[in-house]
Amino acid sequence: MTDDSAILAVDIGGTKTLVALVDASGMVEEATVSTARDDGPDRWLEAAFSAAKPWQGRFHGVGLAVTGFVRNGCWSAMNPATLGIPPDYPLIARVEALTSLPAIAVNDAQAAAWGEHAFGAGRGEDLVFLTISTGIGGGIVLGGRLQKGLAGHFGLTTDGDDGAFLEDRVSGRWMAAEARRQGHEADARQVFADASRGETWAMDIVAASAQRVGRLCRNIQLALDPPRIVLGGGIGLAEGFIDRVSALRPPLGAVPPVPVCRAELGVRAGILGVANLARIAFSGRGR
Ligand code: BMX
Repeated sequence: MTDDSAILAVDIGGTKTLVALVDASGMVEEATVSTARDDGPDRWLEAAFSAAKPWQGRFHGVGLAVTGFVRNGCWSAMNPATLGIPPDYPLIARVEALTSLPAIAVNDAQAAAWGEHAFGAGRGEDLVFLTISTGIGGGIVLGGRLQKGLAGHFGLTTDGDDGAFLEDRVSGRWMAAEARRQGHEADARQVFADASRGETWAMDIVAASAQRVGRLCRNIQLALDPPRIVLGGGIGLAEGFIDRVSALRPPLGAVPPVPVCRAELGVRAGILGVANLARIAFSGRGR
């Protein structure tokens, strides 16, 4: 496969699916479809490939960035509340059968971490990436290498005695549920809007979420001591959220806190990351 061969990159998240044609110059075509939660993987793939139909014959391999866990080409959910993937769905085999092309698959936040490392806020350096959206995803680049497998599943860490997943007490889903519990019909976007208008109940929900992410950043610094933590996702990039995280993060004695900075590639981080990982996998040469 030559360097300029285009890759079909597919990013299946808990809420939406991005599909793009990516060559060595970057994204050439793109489309977004919703991830209909009750449809299941066959229909999610169908929706992605029908969006890519106009680009047929223009790509030579497929890179999949998916919410959930990928092992030996099979796909499973770690937290079905984020997306109900059946255990060990044969993702690579299914995609290679559908396209007759080589395919790779990695976790969506790991792909985004690689994208931000190679083309975004990472500037080619090591980083820990966090995406706060439907869940909390994460990716770790250390020593210039992307850590794969379960590495980065910070959303599944437990933050309290009740064993609740951290993401079920931080993410957009939690914010909407907490607003409803307090008698307000508001999704996460609305909670941020009400918070910026000075509504105390909404400001408290944003602060609670930001404080828990602040604690996570402190724990990541203690565990991995990366040069920077890059924050992305619909919640992570929401107005004022990063400032709240930095303000509410517990100190680490005399050690300065690792900088928390904004992701630069937005929703495209996973697509650009997995396209580059696919290029490396299929041609042994990347970037
Ligand atoms: C969950 C887990 C992660 C994923 C993260 C963010 C599932 C289905 N997903 O922790 O693999 O990276 O959510 O997912 O178990 P997103 O859909 O919010 O991008």
